[in-house]
Amino acid sequence: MSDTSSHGGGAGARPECVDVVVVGAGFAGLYALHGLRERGLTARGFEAGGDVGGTWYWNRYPGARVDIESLQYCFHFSPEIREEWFWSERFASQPELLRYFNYVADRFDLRRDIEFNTRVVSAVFNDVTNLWTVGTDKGDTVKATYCIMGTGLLSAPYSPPFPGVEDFQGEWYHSSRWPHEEVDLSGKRVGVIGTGSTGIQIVQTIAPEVEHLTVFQRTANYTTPGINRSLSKEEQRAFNARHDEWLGDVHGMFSGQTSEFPAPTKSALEDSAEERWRWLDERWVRGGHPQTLLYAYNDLMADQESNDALCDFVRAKIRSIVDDPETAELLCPKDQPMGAKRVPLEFGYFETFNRDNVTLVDVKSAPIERLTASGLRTGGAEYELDVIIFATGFDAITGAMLAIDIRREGGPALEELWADGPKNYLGLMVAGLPNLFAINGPGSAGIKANNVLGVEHGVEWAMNCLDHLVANGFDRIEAVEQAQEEWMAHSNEVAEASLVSKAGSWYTGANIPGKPQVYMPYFGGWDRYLKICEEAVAEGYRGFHLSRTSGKADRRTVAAQ
Ligand code: N01
Repeated sequence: MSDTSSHGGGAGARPECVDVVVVGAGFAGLYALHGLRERGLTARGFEAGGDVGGTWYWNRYPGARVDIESLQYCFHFSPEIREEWFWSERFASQPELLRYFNYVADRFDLRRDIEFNTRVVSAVFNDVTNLWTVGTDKGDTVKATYCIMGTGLLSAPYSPPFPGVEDFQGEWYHSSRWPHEEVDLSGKRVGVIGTGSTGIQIVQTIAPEVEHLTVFQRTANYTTPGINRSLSKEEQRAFNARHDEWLGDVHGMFSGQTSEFPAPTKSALEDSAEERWRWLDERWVRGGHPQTLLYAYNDLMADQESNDALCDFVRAKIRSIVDDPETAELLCPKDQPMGAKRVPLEFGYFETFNRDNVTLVDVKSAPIERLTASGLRTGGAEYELDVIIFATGFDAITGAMLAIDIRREGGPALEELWADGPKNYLGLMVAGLPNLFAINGPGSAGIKANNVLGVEHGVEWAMNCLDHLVANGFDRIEAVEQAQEEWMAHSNEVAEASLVSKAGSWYTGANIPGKPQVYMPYFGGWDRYLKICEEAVAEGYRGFHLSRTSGKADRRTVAAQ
């Protein structure tokens, strides 16, 4: 499966040395390029995909849709964008999101700085020149004083190494490398492996189209109902009218997202069982991002008994929807707190299992053994299939950065620095790798709040930092080892104190065999995270070492050499 659609990017000779290299052309890459251009800094962007969009460029499988409300899951930095762009639905579909990316790229003329179909494979920092040498899969190199890694959380797809893939005579696809041309599934026997957010979206979308759908489920998932609807222009204008107030509210919230319900002030255990049902049901029927339910009470992610009550509620809902009691039981998650794994948003997923052409197969009790010429074999049976869809997730959060050979010349590679799990300071910089900003990387809080807000925060932090370096005659910033250790200890402590770390998932690395297991996002709260990052800056970049290396502190001078 290859990527067939592509955009040429900008034309003309490219500078061999720039102020900043930006990796990725998703939310992070585009915003970074825009910010750099506003500052008059030179930049080159690289993107492995054929066009802008990042995760929304790659994940074009049937039913792909955002699970944070469109009005919140978009750029907030630009009043122009907000005024000009209108979302058609409460939860935008992938094609609409891709149109949004194209609009933003055109609006700010960003493509001219980006080389598409170009994967960055190495980035090596030289202490003497104070420059990164960035290498691509085309054999080109470019030098830059700074690197901004907008490589994405969920951009390195994972396919379990099932034996027999090469024997299978039908078609198979990974959800995150879905072809650009239409895939006709009508009249076909289709198998979907995986029931995370992706598998759920695919299953509920393709079931009416295919002859038969077999869903291979290893772990059942807690979900919440999406309840999508169209958005009117009036509604969006009203949102825009109080946008800054909204942003202020969000930045003061643990969850980093607002819903129509106020932030919770009581424990789930303060209500009687009947009151609790009514309280949760009020949120369930309105739908919305899973956080609407996860933050219905203030202790659902902290207290096992409270979380159990929420889990009972969701299981009762599943049993009330699914007709066949055996199937319903299999679809009821039982071995994890709700919210420890990322909770998918569903749009009629459970109803799908009431269709005659859909079968659920438990591959926990009878694991998938291999693909065969005509389908797939589990410990229990053989399934004849024309198409197999791998919705098996990602080497998340660290996979894309670790795929690049990042190192300081003569020093250990990032892979060695992260041998026991990712380490960094404030989710922004890694000790030992100067002038390299990771946007929404491990240790940042956007992953558990709203990724776009996480990206905007990371990019703005980096831009303000560059301004500060220039204004003060510095040209190097590096996280201090001790500060990194303290941050990691704090980050681990807040994860351990909650229920989020109590299940293996892509948050912890448990979905990839052999990957070190650490709870990777910061779970101390979006509000607290922003405050900690701000305080570090206010205290003269506490925990960072700033220096002037060459007497050529103006990056434009360095870049011109
Ligand atoms: O990946 P996942 P995803 N045999 O890792 C199963 C975002 N996203 O692509 O749970 C059998 O969640 C695995 O089983 P188990 C969102 O943040 C957002 O679905 O490990 N099964 C699991 O069921 C999301 O959380 C949207 O037991 C195997 C599935 O594959 C993140 O992306 C939409 C297996 C992988 O689930 C990742 O979601 C889509 C094996 N050997 C995604 N190996 C929005 O709505 C793995 N599995 C915005």
